[in-house]
Amino acid sequence: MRILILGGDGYLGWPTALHLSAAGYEVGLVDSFVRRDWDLELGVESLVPISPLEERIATWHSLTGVRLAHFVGDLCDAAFVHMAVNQFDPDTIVHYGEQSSAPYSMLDQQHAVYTQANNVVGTLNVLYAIAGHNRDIHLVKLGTMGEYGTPNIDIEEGWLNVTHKGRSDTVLYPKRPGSFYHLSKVHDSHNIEFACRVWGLRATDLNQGVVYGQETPETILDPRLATRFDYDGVFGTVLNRFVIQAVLGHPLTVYGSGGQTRGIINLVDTVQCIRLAAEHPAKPGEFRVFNQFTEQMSVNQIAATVAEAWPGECRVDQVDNPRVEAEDHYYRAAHTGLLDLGLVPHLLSETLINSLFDVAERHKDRVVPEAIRPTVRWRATTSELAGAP
Ligand code: NAD
Ligand code: USQ
Repeated sequence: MRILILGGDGYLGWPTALHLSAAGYEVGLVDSFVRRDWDLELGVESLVPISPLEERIATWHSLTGVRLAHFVGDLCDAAFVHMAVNQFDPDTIVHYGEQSSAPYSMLDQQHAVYTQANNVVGTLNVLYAIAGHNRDIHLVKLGTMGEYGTPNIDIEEGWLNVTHKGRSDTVLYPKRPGSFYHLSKVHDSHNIEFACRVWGLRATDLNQGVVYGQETPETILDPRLATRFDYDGVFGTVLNRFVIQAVLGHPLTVYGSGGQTRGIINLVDTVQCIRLAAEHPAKPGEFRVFNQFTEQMSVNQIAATVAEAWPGECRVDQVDNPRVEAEDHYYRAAHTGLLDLGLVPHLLSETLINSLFDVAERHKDRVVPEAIRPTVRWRATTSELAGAP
């Protein structure tokens, strides 16, 4: 199988590329390196140093003899996307190549517009490239659990059976997301479902929970294969942030009362899920949805788990919630699709948190302390950046 990974230089795309290459698939990468530009804009860097893509690829080649193909360009450039798809001729496209941060999308009008344009236009270009080149290509698209929001009923995997005034139908699950970023993923889901219906494309939309972790069996083979690890208030995600905060002796920043519950997933399971989805493609015309997480926890539970695992003192603070989100809510989300395909989950354990503490300890001198505090406020239409130059 030939697999093209869009966003292959990112936190998840790079370890996925290595995992699929190690599994024997022919892998190509597409990226514009725009994520590295956002680091410059924000005045922060990945906690773990990351090598340029060329060096990553050369290192993997020297270790395995396998050279990953790569295409440098912007998914919003239609001609570039058509060229990459035609030239690589994939069986599967894994699409990670979007602006991935909710706070970044809520910074101000310009960042909201950028996020939605980048994500929605990029995905439309990918759909047209597949439809134009080979409609049999399986699109595996990264969506997010945040598309659903926190409804007061069980969350299903993408579709909902509804009986209304005596008539029944199966409809796309109603979405009520909590940021312009999460909304961009909802728009993508609708566009992909439509393309499956009109052009007979086959797609798997993976509504993924919050990912944590930094190492996979492939990335630890050489420091030049490391993937990024973000801790700042804009791109850092909750568990990764709490780990580095514990190591720095910074109070863990629980937003609000901390009852927000989210699906979470270990990085090693993310790459496993992508492989399973690729190995078991959706049928022609099918818009298939899986909820990609392995356990659900409240922010308070995540903070308590990190604080208990940390051998030193660790304070947990409830800070003013910069977001607008329910802090006390019902949450029960189905997630059996990937388990049925053979996913064997690696749940959050003390061993894993300890290895993450080690990663954070090794690089803690690179932290920009001002970047830890959350500065993007949902209620404002413009927020200041903490560490920006
Ligand atoms: P990331 O920002 O590290 O990676 C995204 C990559 O896509 C970057 O390398 C970036 O340069 C590239 N990219 C963005 N826009 C592009 C464009 N127009 N053209 C070419 N390349 C472009 O993010 P990540 O954490 O690896 O997330 C990958 C995907 O998974 C995203 O779609 C994100 O929304 C989704 N996701 C992430 C998480 C998580 O916790 N990290 C959870 C659920 C879903
Ligand atoms: N939170 C805290 N303290 C922090 C950071 C976050 O309490 O220091 C809380 C937030 O308020 C939120 C929850 O933790 O309730 C998750 O926040 P997050 O920043 O870890 O995750 P989120 O903004 O939802 O986005 C991340 C990824 C995104 C992905 C999403 C999956 O950046 O790409 O889509 O997780 S999900 O949350 O399921 O939508």
